[in-house]
Amino acid sequence: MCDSCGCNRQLDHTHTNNHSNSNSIVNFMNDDMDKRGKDNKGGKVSIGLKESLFEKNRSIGDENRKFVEKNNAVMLNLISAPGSGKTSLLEATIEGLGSELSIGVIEGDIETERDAQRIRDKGAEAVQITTGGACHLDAILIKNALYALYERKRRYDLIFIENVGNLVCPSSFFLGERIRCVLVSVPEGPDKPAKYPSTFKDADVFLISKIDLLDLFDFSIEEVMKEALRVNPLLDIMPISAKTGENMDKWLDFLVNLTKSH
Ligand SMILES: Nc1nc2c(ncn2[C@@H]2O[C@H](COP(=O)(O)OP(=O)(O)OP(=O)(O)O)[C@@H](O)[C@H]2O)c(=O)[nH]1
Ligand SMILES: [Mg+2]
Repeated sequence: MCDSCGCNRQLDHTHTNNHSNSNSIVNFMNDDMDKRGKDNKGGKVSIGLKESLFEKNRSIGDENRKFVEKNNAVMLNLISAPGSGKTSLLEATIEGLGSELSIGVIEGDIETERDAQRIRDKGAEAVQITTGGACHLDAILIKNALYALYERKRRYDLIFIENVGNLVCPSSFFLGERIRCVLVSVPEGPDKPAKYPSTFKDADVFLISKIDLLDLFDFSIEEVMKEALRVNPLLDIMPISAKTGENMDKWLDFLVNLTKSH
């Protein structure tokens, strides 16, 4: 329910492509509204609903994380504005690691199965979630997508969630990931960490994408790194190009090491 992240659009869980969900956050939210939406004099009470929504999302996110860990996989959540290069990064990652690691992808988009198809074309398993309008994924959608992914194949080393293209709302929802990655591409400009600090505060990795375009844009890697580290000094920062492959080895090494450290 995007009332919680401010954009006032409703998640429609019936669009989840694994067709298995009726017990959604939206339903939890509606239950809460039924039980708590009015005080005992019939007046409206809204305090606490938002906290309740996030608590429930957090608890299902914790279940997702345990489920993935129990299955010896590592799950990463990719967050960025539309078009920053998330799917291209995943395509290049599958090309680089697909022969040695088992990779599954959960794709989040408002509409279309296109990104999941791009992943399948590279030879990895993919489940597409279409939110039907909502601007982020939540933990119950991921829970259902994980079941669908594991129905197709029993073992994964890496599971990527490509969140809905949006640099704001997805950061409020823990999905069960071990690693959260935020991407900013060179054409977007270096001011994004300063303008969207909460997204960077909660991230583990900052990928500066499309660095093959550096000559064409007024973008300083040093400046964006400084801005990002000011918001979150613990960020692991990797400038990369999925198109030319520049620095992709650092990203791929990082992923391989993750699979060895759990
Ligand atoms: N020059 C250049 N273009 C890139 C790179 N990575 C992606 N692109 C281009 O950027 C556009 C968007 O890439 P996608 O990978 O679809 O971006 P996305 O973040 O998955 O987009 P959404 O799923 O819509 O949010 C495409 O035209 C890609 O070819 C890169 O490293 N360099
Ligand atoms: Mg994409």
